[in-house]
Amino acid sequence: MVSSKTAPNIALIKYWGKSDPKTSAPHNDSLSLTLDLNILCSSCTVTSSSHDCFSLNGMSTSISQRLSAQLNLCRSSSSVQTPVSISSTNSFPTAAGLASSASGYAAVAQCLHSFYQLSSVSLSHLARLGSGSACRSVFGGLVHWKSSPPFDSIQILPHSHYVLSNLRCLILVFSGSQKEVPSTLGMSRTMETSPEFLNRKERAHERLSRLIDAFESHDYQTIFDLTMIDSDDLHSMCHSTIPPINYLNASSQKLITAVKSINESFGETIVGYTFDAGPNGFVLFHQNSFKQVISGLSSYYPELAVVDSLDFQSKLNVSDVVEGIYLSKIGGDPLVVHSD
Ligand code: 2P0
Repeated sequence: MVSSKTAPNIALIKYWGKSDPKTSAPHNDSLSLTLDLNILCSSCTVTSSSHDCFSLNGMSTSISQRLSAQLNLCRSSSSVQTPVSISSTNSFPTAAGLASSASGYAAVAQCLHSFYQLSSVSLSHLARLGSGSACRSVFGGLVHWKSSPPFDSIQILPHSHYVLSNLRCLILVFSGSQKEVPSTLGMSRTMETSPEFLNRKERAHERLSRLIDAFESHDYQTIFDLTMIDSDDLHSMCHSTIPPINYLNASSQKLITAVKSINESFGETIVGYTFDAGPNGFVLFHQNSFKQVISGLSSYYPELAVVDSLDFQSKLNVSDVVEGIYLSKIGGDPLVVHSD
């Protein structure tokens, strides 16, 4: 039996578009931070079985094409051919815009990679067959997913590095319901119809290299600025897609206004926002700015009064507007446990 625990990751430079839809080879490089699995975690257990079966959050579910692709790669690359029972659970709402597919498929990949004793297939490749962004959750810290063959992810900095251990990510869940346009469909529509997609690769690569430099020189202002610019780029590409895709809602827009007004009042960028394919906000700041950031955001979201210290972890069902709040550190590598 093999078990693993894996956390979602939040992209600072976004993956949006595939050069190969079958294997989720990405159109552009992306850069992410893995979150803390003590706060947000997908757990997976794989055991041998008489036939392949899968359960998600305790409910028996059919084996998706993506999971099937992962299993096929395992068996074609291993002498072990045993069927498996795969059980996956999330410690947070599934499909609520909190990257549960990234952490979920990364946890499955960790277990299968170990169960089938794969040596010729990278963990990153196996995770990517489940969901593109899952390949960034197979490492902790700051992770770079490359768009050139073999399309693997690599860790740039471990979570214990000074520049990452000072960072905090506040997550505001504005809607826990499933998104109207799934990412896979959204990105293919953007590739086909958005004029802004034309130079996306160049924009992303230029920003990514500046962002890595900013991490290496502990330049938090530039880290937050570039993160917001790339989030705005993603949502602008989505708006210019035909028909337009709007992942952000009024609460997300208010968060953008709040973050801008905090930075204006301090005369420097002490906080940054980023949004994925959904309305939920991810807010990054240095732990020393905790009081200023929470107090600034509280004038827009009084619900944030519950975030009373850096030890705050999470609260669900906070109000009609804020369905959940999480405060996460940057997390380390996934955990894998073997037992007989
Ligand atoms: C990202 N997103 O870089 C971007 C930003 C959403 C917005 O990766 O089709 O679920 O499974 O490869 O990984 C979400 O896309 O898409 C995503 P598939 P995935 O995090």
